[in-house]
Amino acid sequence: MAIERTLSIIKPDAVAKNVIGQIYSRFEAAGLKVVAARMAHLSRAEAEGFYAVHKARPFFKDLVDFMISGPVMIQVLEGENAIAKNRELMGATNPKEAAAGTIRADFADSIDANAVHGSDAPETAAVEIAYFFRSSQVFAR
Ligand code: RTP
Ligand code: MG
Repeated sequence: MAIERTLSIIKPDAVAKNVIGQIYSRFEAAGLKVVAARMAHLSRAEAEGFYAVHKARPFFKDLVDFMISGPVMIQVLEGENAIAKNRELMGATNPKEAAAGTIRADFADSIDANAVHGSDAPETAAVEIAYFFRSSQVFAR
């Protein structure tokens, strides 16, 4: 299986709950390495640009309002099958539908405040990583 990189965001709700470390532990236990990381409080323009694919959706304003409601932790994860593996660790978008033991089942409160973001395909992973990190800020490990 290919070594991939994926963009992960610990959203404002999970940062506020002080569970960054618990979420990082899950990445590490699954064999994913943090190869870049920074904390940021996104501007409205940054959040709108990041979620531009959803801009016509009815939930877009709520999504952006939520993403700028507090600081987030942004990281690049690297490992075998990293994109799908991270999505598996995250669980379903709606925490009520997320499998037991997933990050969203354990830490998320609602479909809006759902703890984490993860890229959904190789093409989006590449775009999302470049959105937040220069190549010199991502470290081969
Ligand atoms: P994410 O992009 O944040 O990793 O989440 P995802 O792939 O699981 O879900 P996506 O379809 O990309 O939606 C992005 C975020 O928009 C919010 N959402 N709300 N009310 C709704 O029907 C609805 N659908 C999506 C969620 O917060 C989701 O994480
Ligand atoms: Mg998505």
